Amino acid sequence: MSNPELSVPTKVLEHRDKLVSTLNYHSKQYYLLDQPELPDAEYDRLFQALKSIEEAYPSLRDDTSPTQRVGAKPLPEFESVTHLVPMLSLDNAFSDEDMHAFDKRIKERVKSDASIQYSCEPKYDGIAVSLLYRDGVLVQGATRGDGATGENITQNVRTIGSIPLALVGAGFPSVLEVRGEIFMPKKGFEALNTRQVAKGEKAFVNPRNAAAGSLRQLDPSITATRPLIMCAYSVGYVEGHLPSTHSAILRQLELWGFVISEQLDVVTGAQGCLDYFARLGLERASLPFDIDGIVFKVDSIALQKTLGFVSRAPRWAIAHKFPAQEELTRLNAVEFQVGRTGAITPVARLEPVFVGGVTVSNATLHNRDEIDRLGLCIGDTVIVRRAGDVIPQIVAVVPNNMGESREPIEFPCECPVCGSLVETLEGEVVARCSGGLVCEAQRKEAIKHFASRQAMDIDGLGDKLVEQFVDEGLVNKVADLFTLEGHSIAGLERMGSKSAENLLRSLEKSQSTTLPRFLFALGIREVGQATARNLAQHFGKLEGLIAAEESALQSVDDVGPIVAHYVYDFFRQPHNIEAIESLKIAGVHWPETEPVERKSLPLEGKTFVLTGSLEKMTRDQAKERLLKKGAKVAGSVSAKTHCVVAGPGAGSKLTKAESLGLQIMDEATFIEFIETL
Ligand code: D41
Repeated sequence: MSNPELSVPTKVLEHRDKLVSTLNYHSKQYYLLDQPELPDAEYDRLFQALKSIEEAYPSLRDDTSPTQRVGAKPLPEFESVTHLVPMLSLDNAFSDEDMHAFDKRIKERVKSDASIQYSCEPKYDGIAVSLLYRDGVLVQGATRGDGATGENITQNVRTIGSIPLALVGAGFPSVLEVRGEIFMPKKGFEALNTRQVAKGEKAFVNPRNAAAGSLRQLDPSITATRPLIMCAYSVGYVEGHLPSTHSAILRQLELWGFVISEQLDVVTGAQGCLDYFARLGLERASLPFDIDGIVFKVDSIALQKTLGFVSRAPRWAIAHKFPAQEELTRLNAVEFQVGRTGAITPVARLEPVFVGGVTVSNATLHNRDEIDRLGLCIGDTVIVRRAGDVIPQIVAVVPNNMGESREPIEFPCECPVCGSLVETLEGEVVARCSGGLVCEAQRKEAIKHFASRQAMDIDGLGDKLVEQFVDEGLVNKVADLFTLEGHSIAGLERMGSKSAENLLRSLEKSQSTTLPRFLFALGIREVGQATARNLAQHFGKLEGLIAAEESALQSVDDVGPIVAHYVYDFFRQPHNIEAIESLKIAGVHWPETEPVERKSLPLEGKTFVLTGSLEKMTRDQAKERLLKKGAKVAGSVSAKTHCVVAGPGAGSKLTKAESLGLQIMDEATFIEFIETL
């Protein structure tokens, strides 16, 4: 430690010492053990706090401070290697203003008012590496380390399929350092964790740590089993010729056999960067890998050279970060909700925290096993994660922040709503209320589901209104909806005669429905929209379906023994048959069709993707028409896609379809196509 000047207040000194020891502990967890206990955002805040203290009191800064250590220390097990050209670090931008300031600095420095072209690519959340090629042959792979020296992981990188062992084509430099990020896609990460847990080994906290752990294996045959990808993002030392823009260099690297970002693009000025940032922000959750921001780089290499760098970060590049997806907060309480099938879901009530762009105060805890797995108690400090539109999750409990006032979570033995026994069936993890439709919570959920848009589509009958109807005793079962009277609806809180009339009209309208919708609305366990449609198509008429044996049900597309059993069982329960009869008497009807053998449908086995906006119909309508003809409709484009229907505004899906050489239709062609089938 440095010799602090007398003028440093004791409080500041104490705070500094606390920060130093906390940061040292967490830096070891993160860099050496690949077992972080804190969200990155929290670590960054502690780091920034220490940096500000050192800026205010420079005498406190010495070589042992965590702020003076950038990146990781090489592990003793790995030989260290010196990069031929140091690997620089990246400055961060957190706001639009930061991005405008970045663009302005560049223009001032090059003394020109002309717009700057920026190359943009996602910031992959992985491990930065440098690969050395001599005469086109991979001779060394190294981690970034502290930027100057890293760990020699040649044997491990050689097992990664997306890294060329020898460059393909011609014209490559005789010596070439290629820099990139090695990451683990989300799907691969989940599969790996499932395997780890099955083997009794610890699950990885997130894909980045799984990637880091995989690269630090002393046995390369373990690395070989890990789903890793390397995406090239720049070059280091080069002996030979390369194109004159960053984006062209990356395209050249792709031709030599590297994977580069599919999202690579070139834009103009700060506004171009911000538009790209907003666009990728929307796509972020649906990308198959984690990204934590966008990296913008001046595209012209000549301009890059003019700009140079300051203290290990280039002036010509910046990482614009997305809002953190993980934050710390406190678990205040756990409540138990009862779902449509009686499933009891523990819900965490949290101290509100800003994460993933919104304020979160609840998180699902899934089931009892999840609470055990996390070792969760009320009062704990937890890491909350919210990615995209996904329901917030509790990822982990922060170990040394477990308060003294920890209170164990009691899972109820009785349903919190109706008091029936809670049971967990053999082989299931979910605990359920055994009350069935006696349970008011289950009844409410069944009615909400029945009324929902994809089911009977009763416009104006929202969740709140269903709860009021049940609470007031006006509706006890779904058929009661159709005998509601205007004056009793209008008498409810926040309802008037106008809204009552509207509701009656939409109830009447919903009575003409389709068999798939009706089946889905019944809420049979495991029967979603797709299964409901398959059942309807197969049997044509409800009577045939009701009478079907389990073996006959299993011959329906996508129906296995479990679903067949649920369907069979559902129609053997007198109260369900009664409910169907009352609905028919109340006026619910649908056109019956002849049973259809799926194989005879014209688009059987074909997969379509819809993208962009359509003008003559909604995407849902287009999807419905495709499904009716036997096609599958997927959300993302792959080599397995047969055709992409693209409307105006279509983005990356269309680009991908073009690069894969898939059939592409505009709306007019699609309509003609589907109508002539
Ligand atoms: O995807 C990334 N994580 C990424 C990292 C990227 N797309 N580009 C990067 N570019 C650079 C410079 C501008 C210095 C060539 C980077 C990084 N650096 C980087 N990764 C780790 C430290 C710096």
